[in-house]
Amino acid sequence: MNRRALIVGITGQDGSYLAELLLQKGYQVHGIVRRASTFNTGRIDHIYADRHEPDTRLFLHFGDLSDGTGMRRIVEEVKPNEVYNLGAQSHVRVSFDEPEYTADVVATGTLRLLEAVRDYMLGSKQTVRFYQAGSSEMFGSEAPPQNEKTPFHPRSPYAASKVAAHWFATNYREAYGMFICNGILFNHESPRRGETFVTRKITRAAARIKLGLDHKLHLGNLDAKRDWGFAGDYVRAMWQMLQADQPDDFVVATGVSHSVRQCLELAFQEVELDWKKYVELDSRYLRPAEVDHLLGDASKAREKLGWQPTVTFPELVKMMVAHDLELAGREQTLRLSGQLQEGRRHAW
Ligand code: NAP
Ligand code: F7E
Repeated sequence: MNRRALIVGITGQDGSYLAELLLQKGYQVHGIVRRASTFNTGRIDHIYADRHEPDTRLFLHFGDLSDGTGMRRIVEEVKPNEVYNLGAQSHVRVSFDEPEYTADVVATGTLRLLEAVRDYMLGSKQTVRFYQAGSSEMFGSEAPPQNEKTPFHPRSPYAASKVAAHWFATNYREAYGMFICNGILFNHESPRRGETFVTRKITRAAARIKLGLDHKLHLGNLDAKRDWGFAGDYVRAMWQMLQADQPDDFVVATGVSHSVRQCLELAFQEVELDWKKYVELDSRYLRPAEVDHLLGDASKAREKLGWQPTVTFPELVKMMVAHDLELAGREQTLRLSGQLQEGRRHAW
């Protein structure tokens, strides 16, 4: 097998798990990395090898969804069989602060990438399969359980932009006969989850408070409910969608939801602390419009793709707390030896 995949958003949580999966399956993997003033490849450093080394199958390219010309050049150069569009300003709360940027990257950025792939297909007569990273946030205020037939009612600039991207992708499938799948993925987490999403914010704080590195955790709405699964399971669904005979749209979810409060209980139980002593509410973390309850019905993915989640929410929290305890332990050692100064991070 000599298949080439292009992952936009390879440095993110999902991009890193997907790159691992595709490398295991024998793909040559190309990823798009944003230029930053600091290294932003921490999640993929363990699978990266210098391109001068023999047998390297992972290649990185500088690019950005806001730069259509660059996207086009990368697609032409890589000649991918599969493109996974995971790139996004993916934080819902931040999308209220940066709505234009979010729409440009998430909605128009998807359009730019679709155009680049369409033109490459026209010129080369090659087929490219395209995965679009849709989100349960698109359902917004629609009552649970949500499935592929549930209407969209987005509640944030992020969600509205994902709806636009979803319809751009659907339109390109219908208009140009392209093989495009919209995954509608419910929340999925892991030890690699960004530290400003609520599960990771909680598991990280529980570990740091346990080791005396922090004393308080400030949060917003504790009543929101989400259907949280494990990212490693969800990237498998992305790949399975692109291996099907026909392009289609799929909800990917566990079918079980928990509240933020329940997440707190599970995480702090792991470190044998009472969360109520440490958590304080901060209205800065509330959203101008909230999504109260997301709970997915993934029957279609189960029946048509044979996809199933393998990790329960309590197992996921346990995995994340264990990882964050290890990180906090390392930080504590460095601080005690004077090699690391005390510092705080800006977080949402
Ligand atoms: P993530 O950790 O935030 O990763 C997002 C990726 O997009 C990162 O590689 C990021 O680069 C990149 N990116 C950001 N702005 C970009 C731009 N202007 N041009 C190109 N790339 C850009 O998100 P994730 O959790 O892995 O999620 C992957 C995708 O699935 C996203 O589209 C997200 O919206 C969607 N999604 C996520 C979930 C979930 O629960 N995780 C659920 C449904 C849908 P940097 O590393 O440089 O920031
Ligand atoms: O919030 C509440 C918050 O930021 C979950 C993204 O991957 O999944 C993610 O979006 C809930 C919300 O994820 C804090 O109000 C309370 O109700 O972890 P989150 P999200 O907004 O569901 C979807 C599927 C995506 O597509 C997105 O890309 O937790 N919450 N207090 C808080 N949330 C945060 N971040 N921080 C708090 O302090």
